[in-house]
Amino acid sequence: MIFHIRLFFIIAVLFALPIVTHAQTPQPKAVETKGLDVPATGKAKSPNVADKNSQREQQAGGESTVMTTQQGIPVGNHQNSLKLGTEGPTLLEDFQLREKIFHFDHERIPERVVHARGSGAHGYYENYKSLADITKADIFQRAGEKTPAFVRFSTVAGSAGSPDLARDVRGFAVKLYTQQGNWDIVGNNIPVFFIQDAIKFPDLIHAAKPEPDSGFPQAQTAHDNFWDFVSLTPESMHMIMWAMSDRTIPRSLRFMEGFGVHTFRLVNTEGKSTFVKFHWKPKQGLQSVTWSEAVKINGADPDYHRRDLWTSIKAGNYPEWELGLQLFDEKFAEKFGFDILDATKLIPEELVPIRIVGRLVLNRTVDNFFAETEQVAFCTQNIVPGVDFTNDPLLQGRNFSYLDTQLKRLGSPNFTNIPINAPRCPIHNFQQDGHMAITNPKGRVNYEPNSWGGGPSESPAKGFQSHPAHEEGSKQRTRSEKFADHYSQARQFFISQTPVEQEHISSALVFELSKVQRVDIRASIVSHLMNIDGSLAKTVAAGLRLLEMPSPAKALKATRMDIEPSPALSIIKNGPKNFAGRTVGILITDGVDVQKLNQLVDAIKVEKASVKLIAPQVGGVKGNDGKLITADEKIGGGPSVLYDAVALLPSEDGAVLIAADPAARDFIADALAHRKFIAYGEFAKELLEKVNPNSTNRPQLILLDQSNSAQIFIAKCRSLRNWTD
Ligand code: HDE
Repeated sequence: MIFHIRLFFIIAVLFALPIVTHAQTPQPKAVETKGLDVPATGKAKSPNVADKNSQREQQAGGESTVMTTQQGIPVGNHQNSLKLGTEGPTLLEDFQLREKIFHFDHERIPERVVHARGSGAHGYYENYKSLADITKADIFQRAGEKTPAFVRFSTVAGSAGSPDLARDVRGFAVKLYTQQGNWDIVGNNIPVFFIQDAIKFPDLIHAAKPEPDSGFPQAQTAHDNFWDFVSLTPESMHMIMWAMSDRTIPRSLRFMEGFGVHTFRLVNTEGKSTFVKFHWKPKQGLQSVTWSEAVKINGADPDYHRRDLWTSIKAGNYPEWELGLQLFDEKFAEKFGFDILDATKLIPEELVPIRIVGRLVLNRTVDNFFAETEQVAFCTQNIVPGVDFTNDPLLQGRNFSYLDTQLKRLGSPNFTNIPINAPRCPIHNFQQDGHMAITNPKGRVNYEPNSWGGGPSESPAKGFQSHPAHEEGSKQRTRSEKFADHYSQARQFFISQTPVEQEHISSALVFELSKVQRVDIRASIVSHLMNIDGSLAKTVAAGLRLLEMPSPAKALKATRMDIEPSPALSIIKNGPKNFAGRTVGILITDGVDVQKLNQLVDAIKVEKASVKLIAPQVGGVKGNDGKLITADEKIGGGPSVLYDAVALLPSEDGAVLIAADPAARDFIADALAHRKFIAYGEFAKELLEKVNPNSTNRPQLILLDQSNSAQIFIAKCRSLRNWTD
């Protein structure tokens, strides 16, 4: 009898590695052995510096776990390479040095060609109730069942080290470790895409990425090549409206929606197929920053989103999204004004309501960024029985690309052996060997069918069966007539926004096109905008100071003017219900009124929001009770753009002192300009007036002079900004 042991290997890799010893496995590079001053085992000691000639004689204390090479050989001296005499050449014989430098030289793997900059977290999907009538997917069968999940958020255009607040689409890729294999929903925070056919993807990405001769700009679409491509690709206009909206500068990864984008199928046990679009709705509500904030955040904290996700989860403030399904059938698909297979179109929620079926909770940060966030490999073709593809030409192309790119990036077809990619259900097959194979089967048989007995074989009943959609036609390189309307939904998006959001779209277009050097490209974009909304086109043309208004771009299909606005498309109309998960930055100085500070902090905590104290020095301030209060940031290191609302609680002397500090004045001026709510104590009044005369009359300012002022401030903060003033 031959047993396939792959499952046991996977379990061992997933659960046992952290507790087995070095001698038993090649894998565990125990953290505790890596740094002399990292007390991971509680045993490590600071280096013992010998009295004489410390450069040469520095040695670890005697109590730490003994460091070894990758081969397990105990290391005797980790400070010096092996030399001939004290000042002679280094010896080739030094296997310790060679192994260490060799490994270091090979630490990098190719970054993702797109979505290189990412942040990941673990969690689970919890199914609310059985969806057996719609799909046989195991994950949806039982109410209350939790399925482990890993999510990687990303930007698209920038390199792995680019700043988080680049204006860009965000990837929202979810890996669900279901009992019937891994299901990946590799989506974005925008429900549509730039192009209709996969064959245009390399062009789109080449145009968006840094220009090939100069190598800049990094993580920016604000350059000639991108807008040149877009101006010649009218199908991208709907996505352009989204990309120029505040959707591409989210305040937090926790405060954005996710979308599967394509139409997929759900298939039930009777083989009945229902079309579906996947939505992730953040329970925290939607929120974005302004462009002026984004530009400053990128300098003040380029890891703003990554840090926010990490610290929220570490603080037990777990972000949640509800999974929503838009379900529809062939009949709807036929009468819908656009093609459901066209990824540049969405189906308005008002036409097909979203059915909420479960929730995704992220409750664990990664242990190791490289092992998990970097090595995770999503594939659109990872689907499970009960889910199926449609003929969306973009999806069909993606199904080829993801597996292909993983081989390049991870270097071996065995990337599914890496714990983050390994399914959590049994795996049985005869695939074998290849680079880094760690789960090869034991025994003689490695083929099917065989007459030795044992080994896996197919199961028509339990196995994946493609939905037998009937297809026919001649081979041709064309697009369906039904893909030809490029402007109507772009218009619908624009007219669904509040006036503030519309103003942000036109400003973003003016900003981006102002970085484009060729005037004809700027004009060409305006010609497309004329097919979307006349006033938008005029505002952008004026913002660019175009000398002549171009004629509208030639449209394959005229824009439909009858489409109603869809309120679901606005961020401001879908903000949070409360201020939970947000942060208030409180500026304090020596002599701060401790009672007032405590009242404010209490009110913020009751709302489940958090506090950052900003002071002239990070060491902190002495309150009016003489006690030291430590700060989180120095004023210049904690600009107000990092916070959702701010408070100013200087003492009388402190206010005079910080009035002379440009960083403190910027802190206040920015908070005012970004329409944040500002709570202030009596001594901040003069400071505020100095920075901006008459500012204390603005409704966004709340004087903390009553016992309930802090509560009034927090109640105002729930609307995030004072857009009306
Ligand atoms: Fe991707 N995309 N994509 N994409 N995509 C990749 O796969 C590709 C598209 C998306 O966090 C790559 O592992 C093609 C749409 C996300 O690891 C690559 C086309 C949507 C991520 C690839 C598209 C996405 C990727 C690069 C046009 C939203 C990051 C590295 C047909 C629904 C996943 C990798 C992660 C990553 C190809 C279009 C989302 C090259 C050919 C539409 C979230 O395979």
